[in-house]
Formats: sequence, structure tokens, C-alpha cells
Amino acid sequence: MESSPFESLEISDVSMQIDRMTRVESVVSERAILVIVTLSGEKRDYDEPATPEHQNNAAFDELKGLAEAANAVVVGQLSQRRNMPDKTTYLGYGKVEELKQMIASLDADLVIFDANLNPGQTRNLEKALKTKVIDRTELILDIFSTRAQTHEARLAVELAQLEYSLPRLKQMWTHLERQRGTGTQRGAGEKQLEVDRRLAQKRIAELKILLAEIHGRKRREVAGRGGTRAACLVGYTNAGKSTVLNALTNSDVFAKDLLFATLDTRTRRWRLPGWGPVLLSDTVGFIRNLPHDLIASFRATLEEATQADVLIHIADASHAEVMEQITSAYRVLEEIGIEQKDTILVLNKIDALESSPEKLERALSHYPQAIPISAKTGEGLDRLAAAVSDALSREFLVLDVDMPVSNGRLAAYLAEEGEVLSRNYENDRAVFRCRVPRYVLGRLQKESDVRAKEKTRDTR
Ligand SMILES: Nc1nc2c(ncn2[C@@H]2O[C@H](COP(=O)(O)OP(=O)(O)OP(=O)(O)O)[C@@H](O)[C@H]2O)c(=O)[nH]1
Ligand SMILES: [Mg+2]
Repeated sequence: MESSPFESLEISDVSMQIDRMTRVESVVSERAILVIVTLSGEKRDYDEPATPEHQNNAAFDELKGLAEAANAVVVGQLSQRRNMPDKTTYLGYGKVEELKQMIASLDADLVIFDANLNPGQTRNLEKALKTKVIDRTELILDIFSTRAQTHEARLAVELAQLEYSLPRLKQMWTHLERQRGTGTQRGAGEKQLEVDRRLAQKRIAELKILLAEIHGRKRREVAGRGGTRAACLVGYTNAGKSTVLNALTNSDVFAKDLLFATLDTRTRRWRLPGWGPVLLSDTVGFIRNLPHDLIASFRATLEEATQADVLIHIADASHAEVMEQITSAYRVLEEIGIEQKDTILVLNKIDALESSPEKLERALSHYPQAIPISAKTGEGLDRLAAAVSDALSREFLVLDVDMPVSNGRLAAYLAEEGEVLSRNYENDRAVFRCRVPRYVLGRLQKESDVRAKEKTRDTR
């Protein structure tokens, strides 16, 4: 049998190599140019009459926030509209040339793409530009790796980094060889690449086991919490989740105007008025286009959300893209498989909207059941507490659900989850009276053009 190259390596060698492979290069103090390619036909999450400029600005703002969270200095930006990405360089030929000139004139040493590039595209771009190129995933991974503190968060980051690096190992080797100026040193070349692949795969398997153990331990902790109910704060990054946790539980967890301020999540005891003690957890913020692998790696850290009796979805009502952010967050919940939980939507930062109340009205017209609050001034926190206490007391509800007749998917869902007591049709609307478990309300909140009215309530 052929001996594995892995077996011939010393342990110190192994950890050193793993270290090298998971090193998503740090972007500290680099002068970066941001690149955004808008693909025509790219559908926005929310069909608002936004101009392409508005859309572009919002995307640049977010990417700039991410770049700065990774300590890069943004010196320029470039955008292009295309039907589809160029296979080899993502950008078109002319734009690559333009970017090359920008790099020279702005003295930039890093290019950050908003998109996720395939390994070949990154390689080709770096070759053409003679400058380091990173994509959206790599940027987020960089922020995560410098910010994660707890053992669990670090394992999750390492797993995400390795999964990102595995298909790109070849490219990393080309880099190293170029730096050393030789391809003949021991271990270099194809053989080393094979060693790396095996090492990475082995470590990935190990990390998955370690994270699964944490997952299991958390589950047992929940089982052992003796019936104490739990609520979990979720939502887009920078929406104010940690500030809400602090305001409700009188705590002092880290909260800052910074994307991904929280990577190590905390649980606090909350004395919920009229109910008693409840466990309240904070979570890692969501972001649009969060790569699937990254969500998968962080699943263990989102265990609090999975185990919670009720989710408190915090949105930043003062943000220009609040609707987009709400939809993106719901999409992540779907991906984790917890979109059907009882969810209370909260529009935070209303203190910042005093001069533009129409913004809040617009959001409320889309999400009439959302609760407006300000974690900063405390306004609305009592309503939020009442809503959580209400959600925790509900087991089954009798609802009148008023929906478009065309929404067959929802009709089927209601019949599946509960009991449909009556059906009334008028023109293009249908009203179903149904008895359903309380979590159905959370799902209904996300349906546009659907109104749910509570008729009676069964309390435990
Ligand atoms: N004006 C105003 N600012 C707020 C409010 N709530 C939070 N903020 C600010 O928003 C920023 C982000 O708050 P965080 O609590 O860190 O947000 P988060 O959702 O935990 O963010 P991540 O952990 O990065 O995902 C901070 O600068 C807060 O001071 C509010 O009600 N009003
Ligand atoms: Mg936070």
C-alpha cells in the first residue's frame, strides 16, 4: 500500500502547515480599491423602486464597512454593470485595464471584490493586476478570524477558512513558489499540494467532530435548563442586537458601530415582567450573500437560536436598506432551518428617525406587526417585553388568515401545520380560520399581502 505523505510529517510540521493553509491573509492597513459588479437581471431581495445608483451606493457603503472592519484603508472604488461575470477575470477586459491604472495612481496594494470569485478568477486577476485580490468571503473570514475569541468561535472560523482554502490550495502553492523563487525545494510542487489537501481534509473532519460535540453539549445544557424558557436575538449585523441585550438585561456586552462586532455570543438572564426569568441570547450578525459554508460552520454558534422558544429579530429602521436587511436575515434563518419559529420583528433605532417618520411608516406598512423600539432611549422596550411574554404563553392560536387566493403555498402550509376550521373566498382573497401552533405566526409575519387576526387563544 502506498504510504500517505501525511504520515511522514512531524506534528510540528502539521500544525505549521495547517496554520499556513488557514491563513486568510490579513488586510491590516492595506490601501484597498473596492470593486462592485452589478449583474443585470440580478434580483433585489425587495422590490423597491430603488435607482441603480442608490443600490450601488448601499453596496459600496456596506463593502467599505467590511473593509474597515478588517482594518483596510479604502482609497478608491470601481463599478461595472454586466450581463454576466467574465469567466476568467469576472470584470471585462477594459475594466481590468482601468483597475490596473487606478492601482498605480492610488498606490493601492489590495483589491476587494464584493462578489465571490472562483479560484481561477482570483488567480487570473492577481496575475493581470500584480496586486493581491480578495473576495467577499475572504474579507468576512478575515474579520472573523481576527475578532473571534472563544474556543468555539475560533473552531468555526478555522473550519470556514479551510473549506474556503481547500479548492484554492493550488493557487496558494503557486504564490509560495513565486515568493521563494524556486520550485525545487523539498516538499514544493505537486507532492506538497497533495499533502496539503490531505491535511486540510483531515483537519476539516476533525473540526466538524469538535463542533458537533459542542453542538451536542449545548443541546444537553438546554435540556438541563429546567424548563426556563429562552429567547434569542437575531438579525442583520449592526442592527443593535447587543445593545438590546444590554438594555433589557442591564448588561455590558460589547456593542459598537462596527460590522460583526459580536462573534462570541453571550446569554443573559432577563427578568421578563409578568413572566419571570428568561434566558436571552445574542448571536452573530447576518449579512447579505453570506456564503453557505460559512453559515454551516457557524451553525453550532447559532445553536441558541435553534433552541430558543422565541426569536427576536432586530432590524435597524434607520438604515437605508432596512427592507433588504430584513429579507436577508429571514433568508439566513431559512438556511439554518429555523424560519418557522415564533419570531417577533423589531424595528430598532427609531430615535434616529425623528426627522423622517415616513421611513418608519413605510417599514410598518410592510410589516404591520413589527414593534418599533429604541434600545438607546428605551422607548418601546416595554411593548417588546409584553410581546415576548405573550409569545411564550401561546401554544395554539385561532387565527383568521386573510391572503391572496393565489397563495396556494400558504394555504397548504396552514392545512399541514394545523387545522383549517373554515374557508371563505371573496374575489381574489381567501380567509381561512385555522387553529395552528403559535410558531405559525412567525412565518405569517414574513408573508407580504397577508393579514392574520387572532381570534381566541389557548394558554398552557
Ligand atoms: N441611535 C441608535 N443607535 C443604536 C441603537 N441601538 C444600537 N445602536 C447603535 O448601533 C451600533 C451597533 O449596535 P450593536 O448593538 O453592536 O449591533 P449588533 O446588532 O449587536 O451588531 P453585530 O454584533 O456587529 O452584528 C452601535 O453603535 C450602537 O450604539 C438605537 O436604538 N439607536
Ligand atoms: Mg452584537
